[in-house]
Amino acid sequence: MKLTIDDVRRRFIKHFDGTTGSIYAAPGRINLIGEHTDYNGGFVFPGAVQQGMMAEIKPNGTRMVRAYSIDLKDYAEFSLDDEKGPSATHFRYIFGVCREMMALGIPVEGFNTAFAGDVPLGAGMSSSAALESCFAFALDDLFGKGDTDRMTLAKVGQATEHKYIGVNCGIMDQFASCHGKANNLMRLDCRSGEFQYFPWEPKGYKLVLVNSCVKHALVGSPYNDRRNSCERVAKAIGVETLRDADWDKLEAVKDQISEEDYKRAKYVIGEYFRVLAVCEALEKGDYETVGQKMYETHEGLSKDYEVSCEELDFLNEIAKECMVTGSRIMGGGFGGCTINLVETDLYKHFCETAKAKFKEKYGKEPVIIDVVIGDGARKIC
Ligand code: GAF
Repeated sequence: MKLTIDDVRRRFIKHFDGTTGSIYAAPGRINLIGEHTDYNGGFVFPGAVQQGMMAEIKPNGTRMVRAYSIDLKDYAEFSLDDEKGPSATHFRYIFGVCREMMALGIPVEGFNTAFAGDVPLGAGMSSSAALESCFAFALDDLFGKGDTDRMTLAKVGQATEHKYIGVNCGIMDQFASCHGKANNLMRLDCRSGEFQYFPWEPKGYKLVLVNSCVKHALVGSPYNDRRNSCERVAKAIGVETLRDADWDKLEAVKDQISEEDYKRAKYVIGEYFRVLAVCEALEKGDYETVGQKMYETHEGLSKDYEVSCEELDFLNEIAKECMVTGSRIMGGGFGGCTINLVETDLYKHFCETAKAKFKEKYGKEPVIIDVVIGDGARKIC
């Protein structure tokens, strides 16, 4: 479903006083490579997608936020001055962003809002970061001077996840949603915050997501456990994050850490080098190497980091059988999509085979999503 401005406007008018406000949007993201590296101070390589969240917002002259979720047909009212906030997760994202923007000194006031999205939920394409970035950008524009830098807005979304949702995520998703640029991927050094745009126009290749439709949700998942493992290993080595570890340092503490933590750190250190190898390969137009690294990431995420599931491993095997250049789990894992780098000539064969074989085994077709790299958070009108 493509989300239109008219859809949002119609519902806003219907649910509030018949007047209109301003419309803002922010996207979900894909990630070519660099998974579970952000909270370890490593590199990530995401891009914003065209799917995202859209919100119409209008100040209402009170201290109350009146919010209507178009997708869930759910309404809530909450005070900006209430410490606790609403209980439903979809409203807590908005509440958290309001509170974090206020903590930055932005004089947020009450508003009416209707919001909706077309990022497939549970696909690991970061609908939650899209929602956070949309509101962070909008509140800065409406109540601040509109000049808060985008990394600060991304951090507002990340802090919302940590403090109001309970997911100790890294910065990748909110970063991508705030900084996205059409036809560009971005390599972010999560330790320094420096990033570069990489034009993404692979001649003869397509990026395609295959959504297993196994619902991925980081809330209540073992995501935080993975992060804790990494932090334990970093502590044992005596470095701030695994970014400052290497194979020798890891081997030196092998006897002091659990076998499980060892495997987690082994994946993270390997992924650091894989992202760098992919950047080098992309500069030479060497997509074979890019693809090979994607398969290696999948292997690591499945066997060592253990965030895959049977369905995603199966989709990865189908990609190999179809001679797809690269394929791997994308995002936090525990369900969601694989991301596939496919030669254009093989695209049709791969999609048809993936659908047929998956259906034969699991009784339903996976959903194919063609990736189009889009822009980051913005005001629409
Ligand atoms: C999720 C998190 F939100 C990101 O910060 C990142 O850790 C990702 O999982 C894994 O790379 O999307």
